[in-house]
Amino acid sequence: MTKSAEELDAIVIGAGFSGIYMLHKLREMGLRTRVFEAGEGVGGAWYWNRYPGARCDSESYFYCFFFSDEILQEWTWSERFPAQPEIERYLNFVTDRLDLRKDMTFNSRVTSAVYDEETKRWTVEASTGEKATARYVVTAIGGLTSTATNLPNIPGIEDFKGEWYHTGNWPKEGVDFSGKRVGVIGTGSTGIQAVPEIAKTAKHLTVFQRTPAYIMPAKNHPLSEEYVEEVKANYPEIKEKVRSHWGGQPYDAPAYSFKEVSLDEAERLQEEYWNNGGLRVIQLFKEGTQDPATREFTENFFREKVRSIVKDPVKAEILEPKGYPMGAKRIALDTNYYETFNLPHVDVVNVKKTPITNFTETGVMVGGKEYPIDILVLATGYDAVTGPFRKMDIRGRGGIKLAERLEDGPRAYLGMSFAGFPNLLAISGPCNPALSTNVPASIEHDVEWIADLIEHCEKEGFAVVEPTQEAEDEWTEETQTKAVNSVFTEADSWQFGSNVPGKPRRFLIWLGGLHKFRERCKEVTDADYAGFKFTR
Ligand code: NA7
Repeated sequence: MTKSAEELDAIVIGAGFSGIYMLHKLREMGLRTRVFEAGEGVGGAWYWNRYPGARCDSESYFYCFFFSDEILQEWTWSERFPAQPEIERYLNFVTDRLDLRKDMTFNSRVTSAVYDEETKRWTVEASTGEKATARYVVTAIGGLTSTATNLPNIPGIEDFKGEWYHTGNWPKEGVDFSGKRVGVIGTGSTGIQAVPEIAKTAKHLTVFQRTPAYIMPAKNHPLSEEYVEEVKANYPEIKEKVRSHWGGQPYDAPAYSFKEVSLDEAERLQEEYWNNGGLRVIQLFKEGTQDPATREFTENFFREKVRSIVKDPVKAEILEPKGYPMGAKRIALDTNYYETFNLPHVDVVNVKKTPITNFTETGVMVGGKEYPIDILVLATGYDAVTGPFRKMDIRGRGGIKLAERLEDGPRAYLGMSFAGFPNLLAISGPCNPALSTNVPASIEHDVEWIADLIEHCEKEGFAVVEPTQEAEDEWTEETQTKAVNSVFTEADSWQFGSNVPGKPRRFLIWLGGLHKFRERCKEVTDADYAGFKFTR
C-alpha cells in the first residue's frame, strides 16, 4: 500500500544555512513546514565537503547567522577561519537550539516538484518514494553542491582501478592516504586547501594544475578569550556593517589610494596586509582590481611571493599566477600550500601546457607519460548555480520544466523567483548576489525577504504569487549587463559557467553587491511588490 502524501503549507528543500533559517521563519508564521534533506544531517555544502583541509574563507565571527542575538552570544568560534567540522557543529547547534529537527526529513533527496494549476499546490517527491504536497516550495539547495559536481570530461575514469573521490561528495568515514600515491586534479579554493593536508600522509602526491590561482595566506589561528568577548560585545555594530557592505563583510572601505602612496609605501603596506592574512590582502587600495596599475602591482607582489617561498624554480614557474588578471577567478586562501611544494614527495604538473589525455587502469596520462596513482582526488568544482536546479524535475504552469528554462543560462527575478512557477521561491537562486558575498549574510537577507512575501500573501488572502515574464527578463538581462563591465570577462570560470563543457557562457551572479541588492529588493516591496502578480 502506498503512503498518502503529507499535506503541508510549505516545503523547504535542503538543510544547510538557508533551509535551517527558512524553516524557522515559516514555523514562526504558523505554517506547517517540512524540510527534505539528502544528507544524513544538517549542513548542506558543509555536510558534504568533508575533504581534508575543508575550511571557510570568511572569518568565523561573521560567517554565521545574525538574526538571533541569543545565538550570537551562546555560540563561540574557536578559530579565525572555521574548519568544516566546526561549521557542521554550529549548524547542528542552531538546529537544536531552535528545535527544528522534528520538522526535517533526512536521507531524502528531492527528485521532483510538480505544480497543479487546479489545486494550486505543489507535489514534491523524494528519492525514498515519500511524497508531500504544499502551497509553497522554497529551494534552499545552494549554488555549489554535491548534486551538481563537475567531473572532468577526460576519457577513461571507468578504466581507473584505484579509488577516486570528488571533494564535494567526500565519504563520511574519511580516506586514508598513508603510503599511497595520490593525484589531485584541480587547484581552485578546494584543491589549494586539500593539497597540504593530503601531503602530510601520502607517499607521493602529484598535483595536476590547469590554471594557477592567485592565493593569499589565511594566517589562521585560534581565537583568544579576549578577542571573542570583544566581538560579542560589538555584534550590533558588526551586523550593521555586514548588511551595508558590498560583500557582506564587516570591513571598512580601503584607507589607501595606490596613486597617492609611494612605491616603497605601497610595498610596505602590501607586506603588512599579507602578514595579517585573509581576504583583505587585496582590499588594501581604493582602486581595487579594476584599476590596471594597482592590479599589476598586486599581481607582481603575489608572483614574487611564490618565487620566494617555492625553492624549485621549475615548480615556482608553474605555480606563479599568470595568464589572466587577478580577480577574474575566485581568489583563494591557503595554509602552507606553496610550502608543500618544497617537500620532495610533492610534484606539480602543468596540464594547461600539456593536457591530461585520459585515465588508465593505474594512473593519469599526460603527453604520453603515465603518472601512477592509487587514489585520485577530483577537486574539479561544480556545475554552479543552475546545475542543482537542473538536476531536479521541477515543473510549473502547463508542465513547463525549470531545467529547460535554465538551459540557455541563468534566469530569475531578483534571483529568487521564476515566471511560470507560482509560489516557488529560491534562496540564492540564479542571478542572485549570494556567491559573490559572505554567503550566510546573503542567505539571511533572502530568507527574510521570502518570509515577508509569503506573509504578505497569507495576510492579503492571495493564493498565488509569481513574477511576470517581463520582470524576470529584465533582471536576467541586468545580471549579464553588470558582468560585461567586470574583470570576470577576462577568464574562464564557474561564475561564467565556462568550467562545464557545453554550458552557455552566461554570468550566474548579480554583481551589484549585497548592500545594493538589499536596497533593490526593498524598493520592490515598497512598490507593492512590483514585478510580481498575485491571484486569490
Ligand atoms: P573551482 O574553483 O571551480 O576549481 C576547479 C579546479 O579544477 C580548477 O583549478 C580547474 O581548472 C580544475 N579543473 C576542472 N576541470 C579540469 C580538467 N578537466 N582538467 C584539469 N583541471 C580541471 O572549484 P573549487 O571546488 O575549488 O571551488 C568552488 C567554490 O567553492 C569556490 O569558488 C568557493 O566559492 C567555494 P581551471 O581553473 O578551470 O583551469
